[in-house]
Amino acid sequence: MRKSEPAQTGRGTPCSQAAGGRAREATGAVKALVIEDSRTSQAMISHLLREMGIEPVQAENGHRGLELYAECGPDLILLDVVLPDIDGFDVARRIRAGEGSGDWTPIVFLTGRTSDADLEAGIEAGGDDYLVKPLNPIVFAAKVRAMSRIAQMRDKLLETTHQLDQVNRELMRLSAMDGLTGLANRRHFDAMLRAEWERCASRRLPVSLLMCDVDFFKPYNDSLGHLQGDECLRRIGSALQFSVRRPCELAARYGGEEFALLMPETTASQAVEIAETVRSNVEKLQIAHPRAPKGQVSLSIGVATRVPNPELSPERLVALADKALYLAKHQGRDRAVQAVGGGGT
Ligand code: GH3
Ligand code: MG
Ligand code: MG
Ligand code: MG
Repeated sequence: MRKSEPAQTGRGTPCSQAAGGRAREATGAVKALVIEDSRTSQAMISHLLREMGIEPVQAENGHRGLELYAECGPDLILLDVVLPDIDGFDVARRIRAGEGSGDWTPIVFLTGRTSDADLEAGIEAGGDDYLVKPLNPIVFAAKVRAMSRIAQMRDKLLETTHQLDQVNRELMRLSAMDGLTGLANRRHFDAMLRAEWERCASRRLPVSLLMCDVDFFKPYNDSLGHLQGDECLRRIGSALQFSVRRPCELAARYGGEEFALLMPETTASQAVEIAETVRSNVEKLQIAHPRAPKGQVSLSIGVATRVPNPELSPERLVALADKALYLAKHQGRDRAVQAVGGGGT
């Protein structure tokens, strides 16, 4: 949005020259666009603005005014009602129609007409205030100052909103992440599993899940200390992340020294192949383990694959992979075992 990008203030050729340093110093970067066909009025308004330290950008008709508005994004528009091409009300309506949400530029009408109906029509068209010609310099200066103040508050509000958005995005990211390994956390995994399960259900595609558990991790911690245990988990986490190739796949820390790899659109045989690669990648890390039979850290993996159907829940897939993991442990660890039962090849 034009207004929420403070770095861009002053972009656009006519305005970046017109709203120069003096205006910035005196009024905090107020840019005023004056759309007025009468040379006398234009000269008077420009003079009054310059006295306030604001260098005006001038347009002599409605179309030129709209062009300059788009080019330089003014903070304030002083708009004559009677113009040679389109009238001021129409200019205001077009400006309002083009504004995005949160985007708003104060428009003050300048007119010789003073009836209540004219005032009502101006506000209806999108104007914010009315100045009656011939201008009273004191009233003019007061209204310009008031409008500039509102515009600056609007800018500040947009900036704060923008910062809040960024903080929220970062919070969202952090709330989905495991602090130790940087992988997805359990919460995010559960949500992704449910979402992918639904997606694959509608397309009759298999979902594979790899449940991975570090072997003999308690003795690893006991002999080398918790900090080194943490470092070991981080390295294993990176090895798992390395296996993730498509946006729909997810490597997560399921809890403690257990990890999960969610592999949608992956058949049972593909999943077993991936599991063997993951196991072997952990082996290649060659993390010394003084109390493991093979002298280094290893991973056991349970693999389950199912095509979702109304009788199956994603929790059932987790239970199947868990059961296969239990078998991998019992069969000697450092291996991948596939869950028994069909579906999803
Ligand atoms: P198995 O081969 O059967 O899996 O045995 P194990 O020793 O790996 O399993 P067990 O469940 O007995 O021990 C898991 C250990 O993981 C115990 C716990 O202290 C450790 N652990 C869990 N979370 C963390 C962590 O965040 N950091 C560290 N350093 N250790 C952790
Ligand atoms: Mg006029
Ligand atoms: Mg465990
Ligand atoms: Mg373990």
